[in-house]
Amino acid sequence: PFLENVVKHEKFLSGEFDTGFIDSTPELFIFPVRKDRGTKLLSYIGNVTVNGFPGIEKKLKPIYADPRKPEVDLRQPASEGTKQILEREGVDGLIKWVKNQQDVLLTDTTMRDAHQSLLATRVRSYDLFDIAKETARLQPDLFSLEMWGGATFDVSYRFLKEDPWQRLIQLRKEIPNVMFQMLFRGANAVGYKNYPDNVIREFIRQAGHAGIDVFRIFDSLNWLKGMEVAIDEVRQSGKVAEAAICYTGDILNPSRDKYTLNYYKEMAKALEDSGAHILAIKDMAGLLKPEAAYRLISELKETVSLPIHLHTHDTSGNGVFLYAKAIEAGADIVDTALSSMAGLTSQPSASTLHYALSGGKREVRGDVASLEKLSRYWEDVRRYYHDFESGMNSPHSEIYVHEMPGGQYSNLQQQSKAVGLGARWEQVKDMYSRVNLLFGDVVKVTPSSKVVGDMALFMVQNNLDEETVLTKGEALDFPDSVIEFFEGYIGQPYGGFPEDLQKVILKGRKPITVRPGELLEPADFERINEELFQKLDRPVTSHEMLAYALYPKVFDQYTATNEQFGNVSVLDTMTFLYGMRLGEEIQVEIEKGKTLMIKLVSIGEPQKNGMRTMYFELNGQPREINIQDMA
Ligand code: 3PY
Ligand code: ZN
Repeated sequence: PFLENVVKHEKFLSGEFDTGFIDSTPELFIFPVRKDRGTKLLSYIGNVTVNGFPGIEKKLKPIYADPRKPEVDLRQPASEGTKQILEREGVDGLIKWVKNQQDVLLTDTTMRDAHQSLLATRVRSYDLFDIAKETARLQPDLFSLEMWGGATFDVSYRFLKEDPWQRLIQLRKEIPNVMFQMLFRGANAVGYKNYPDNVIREFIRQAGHAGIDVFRIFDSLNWLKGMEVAIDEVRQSGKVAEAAICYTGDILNPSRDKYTLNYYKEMAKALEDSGAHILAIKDMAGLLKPEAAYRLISELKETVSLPIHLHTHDTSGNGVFLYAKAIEAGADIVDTALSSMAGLTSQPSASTLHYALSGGKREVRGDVASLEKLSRYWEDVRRYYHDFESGMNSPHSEIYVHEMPGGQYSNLQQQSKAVGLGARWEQVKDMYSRVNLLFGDVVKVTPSSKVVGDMALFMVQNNLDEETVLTKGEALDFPDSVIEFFEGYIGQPYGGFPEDLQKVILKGRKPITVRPGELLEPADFERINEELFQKLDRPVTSHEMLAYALYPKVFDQYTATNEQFGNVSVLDTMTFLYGMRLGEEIQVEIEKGKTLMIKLVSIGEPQKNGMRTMYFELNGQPREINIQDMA
């Protein structure tokens, strides 16, 4: 390979080299590793063609025309936006700027919560990169783009087999003008349980370096102690700490007297005292009703001097109405999605809100025609992910009863199908609200919502009711997440745990009442590094180390898939999900300027041992790949 590197080098080809050439050209010593990316990708394509993609029904690949992309002159740089304000004036200057706006500002959630809530978080980086440059040029007036965090982090590794850090880094490169926002689950980071403080701090530092500007920090039980470390680290990193109150219950319903207006005001004050730059109201299920929104925001404006950022889900269909009321009461920023990715369990539509407020005292900052252009792209891309849609296609005002977060709806539905309860989905939803009451009416948002969901699935699956759980619970093996919750490992719920149930579930184990982070051993990054080095047989990046610290098993599976199939994120989404049709030809750009032409020629019959031979052409050359048929 050395000789090959030399003779292919441009200086060699042009004849302009001298004896110092080899010394001054270290890239000659970088030899290509022969891992045959082509063969690995063919194995992936063969596999998904024959066996289908996990979690969705196997079917013949649908063929769509390319998505409609807005015509934008990409040679022109994107206009300056909030990212430049932050860089030039710092966090305080940015906050001052927000407060000085007459119009309401938008955070666009299309790249995170919208697809987490509509499409089980399955939108791939491929489709985000494809519209990134246009997004920068068409939406420079946004407050921020929410494009990372929440479930997108683990789903990337777990199901999409791609690196979420790469998503962040690449998007940052292509969208240099708008602040990037992520959802951060406080002491649970982007996971489902509490982590040691040093993991929380290191994650925030790395995410900040890689491009996140605004961290929306919440605790799944509204427990302040679960948020303080994260708020402190974000402030130390010079980023924007947006501390969130999760909204549950109904402040205007006198019979729901656990989470009152006063409860929210006190929490807001405490968050301001803890150093938050912005106060978020995180209405994760869409329970905040319009009149309640008016009341809540008006009172919070009197209580704190922070800008207020409101988040909701449009499940009931009341989203735009409640935003209008909240904006009238003084909300500074609201979360919306592009219209083709809006509505239902997602955020309200940005352009709809635009039209709703036009001509009023406070309008939406930004250009509505641009929103429509980008929305067309997403309308086309959304079809790729059709098999992950929840099937909800009209407003569900039942949300006010079952209180399930928008981001959980389609995910829990997938989970129900996976354990054979697809046909009993109505029962699962009903059980979800019963479990909430059994647990003492808790705030439900990841991971507390997952605990409620796991318990609901467990009870439906085993035909249990509340009475049986309480009286015969000693003999039941409760889901791990439920046990951890009652042990206090995701924090303390407001008003405490119901003690009788806690006893039944813990079976003699003692719960903790302090912050889990005070008890957890700090992660030993050096040891993790060494362990990963042994496994991967190459230097380990700090991003890989963090992913491994958060979910070792998921990361192991991810690297194993990578080893087997190579980097599958380069495949277009339809090929990634459905493989190829007979006779179909595709092009795959495996790196800049390096494209593979792949044609599926034929598929052999299965042998006795279940193996099939797939006949491809790779760049015109015949290639045979053997695939295990799982059917
Ligand atoms: C998440 O934590 O992923 C959420 O979207 C909570 O609403
Ligand atoms: Zn949400």
